[in-house]
Amino acid sequence: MSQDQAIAAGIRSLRIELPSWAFGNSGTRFKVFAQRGVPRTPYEKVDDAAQVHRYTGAAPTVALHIPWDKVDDYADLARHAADAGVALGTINSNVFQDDDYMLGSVCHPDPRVRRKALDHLIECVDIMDATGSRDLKLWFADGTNYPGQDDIRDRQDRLAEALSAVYARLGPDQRMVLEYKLFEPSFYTMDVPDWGTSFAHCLRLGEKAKVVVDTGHHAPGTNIEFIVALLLRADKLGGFDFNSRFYADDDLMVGSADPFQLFRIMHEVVRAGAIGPARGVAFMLDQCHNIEPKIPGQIRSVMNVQEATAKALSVDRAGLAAAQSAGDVLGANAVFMDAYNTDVRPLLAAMRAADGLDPDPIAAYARSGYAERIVAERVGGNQAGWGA
Ligand code: PSV
Ligand code: MN
Repeated sequence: MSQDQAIAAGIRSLRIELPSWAFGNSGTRFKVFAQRGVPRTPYEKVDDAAQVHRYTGAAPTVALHIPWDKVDDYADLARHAADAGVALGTINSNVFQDDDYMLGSVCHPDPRVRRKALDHLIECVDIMDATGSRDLKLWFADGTNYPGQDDIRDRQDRLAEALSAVYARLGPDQRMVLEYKLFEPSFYTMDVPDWGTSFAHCLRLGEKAKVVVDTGHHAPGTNIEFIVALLLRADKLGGFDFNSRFYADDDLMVGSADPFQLFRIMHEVVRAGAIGPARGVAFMLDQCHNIEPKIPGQIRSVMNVQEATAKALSVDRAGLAAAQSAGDVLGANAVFMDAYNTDVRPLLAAMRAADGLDPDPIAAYARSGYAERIVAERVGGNQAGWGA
């Protein structure tokens, strides 16, 4: 196999999961701008996600967020997805948008609120049974704003108790993936602020519990690829929430703010042999397209991940290992940078053409007329939005 063929084979094995909420309106706390043609129902979100897969061939699943994507019949939604050429993926829980959760959810001081939050998480596993989803994504907005507000250790105990209850409910092929976030909405302590906290809980729970790395959830300057390498080495990386950021949790398109960082992360994934589905790493996007059109924004994001991965796959591994073991600092760095500086776009375009796809997914989507069609057809009703 030539090097180009090996890279193409690696890229073909890479599956990227799309977030249903990326197709709805979103914004900042200052303004949500409505875009014409935005979906009004989970069914329409699935239709839009299917367009991304149609032109990239790389995004076969769409993640749901409950209750934003609540429907009466999840098996019916799964059938709708299959008809559109995609499948339903990760179920994202939501214990952060109810008035009851002002002081937290599973870590709340009041057992009634903790019970309500746990019931929601268990309901999400029920939904997974209906959709055939493998992963339950847990993200807790829980935390405190002021020193002394609540007991840090008690909150960890409450968290551990809830996680154990959810873990016990998982089926044999289901997993829970625990996401961490440095700050926001809480500003003094978050109850799961970092990979170490998530890792400690997942380790105690067992092999069906894994850590999720949302690339926007670290302090500026954090070496994310180091975290990724460490988690992969311990077989505890459940997946990514990909996005990029200049400042905090900006949720911009993955690979847009710092493509070199994305390359370094994907290099560690390649190094661990974890690009394909066998190692169980879920490559999810978690983004908001506040000012750009949403479907092309998702197509561009998928292409950005493919480009970073193709560069990572083009690293001369033998040359790198030789330079590293010889202590050749500059030589090793040169091998690494050569790969990053390789233009992989022609290779990816050729791969798409060989697979019967348009070499330019953005242009193919633009030509399809879908964007004009949804603007004309989706009139009336309430547009979906982040948080609704
Ligand atoms: C929290 O900031 C987060 O990253 C979690 O994954 C949520 O479920 C998601 O954003 C919602 O956009
Ligand atoms: Mn996330």
